[in-house]
Amino acid sequence: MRIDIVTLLPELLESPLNHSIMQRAKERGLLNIHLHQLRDYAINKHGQVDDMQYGGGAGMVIMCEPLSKVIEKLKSEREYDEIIYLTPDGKTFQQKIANTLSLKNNLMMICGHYKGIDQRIRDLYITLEISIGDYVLSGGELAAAILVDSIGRLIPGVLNDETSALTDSHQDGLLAPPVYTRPAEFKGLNVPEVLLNGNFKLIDEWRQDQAIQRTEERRPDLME
Ligand code: 6GU
Repeated sequence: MRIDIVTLLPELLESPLNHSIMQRAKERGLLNIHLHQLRDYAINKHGQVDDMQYGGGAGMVIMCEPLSKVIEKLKSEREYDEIIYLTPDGKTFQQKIANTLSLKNNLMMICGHYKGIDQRIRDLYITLEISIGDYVLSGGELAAAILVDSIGRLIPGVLNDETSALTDSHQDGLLAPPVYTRPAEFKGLNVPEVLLNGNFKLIDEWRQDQAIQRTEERRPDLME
């Protein structure tokens, strides 16, 4: 998969996308991320990419021209499955969207700032608008990093244990059950007996019960 990210702050994306699982995905050639500095497509030699909004009001708006230039350049080089705009008024990101996007070949992500981007860019080019939750971020970069991480780890061959993505919280609509490792007793707290006896049928049943119990307690909205 190739992901092109258009941003004024590529530095915000460099570290999160170059460690751990994302780094492995890259090294294995399964995920190629290209960062594009929007400033390189500025309308003048002062590096201008934004302007005041029509109708008045506080906050700058990212202009059509720089965005159109970079988007059309990228589109002329390959076909994109989705051109995603990260915005707090987008569709709330969920595991099922990550699952769908992980099957694509080419994604483009546009990170906004200030008051956002000119509506005409959204009308002309954007195919999917995503928010990562009901709170406000200063820009789309951290949201883009979250999308790339959640999508990237689903690409076959990225995780070492292929089954581990399947047992994540949310992957089957339930939260994940509690997990334990050594020692069997810590500060008077014991690992549940069932996990120690090697009966895998009982262990599976216990985990399923715990997943349901946790979801009922913490996220009744997921229980339908
Ligand atoms: Cl995708 N962008 C911004 N700026 N704020 C957000 C968001 C995105 N999702 C939630 N809040």
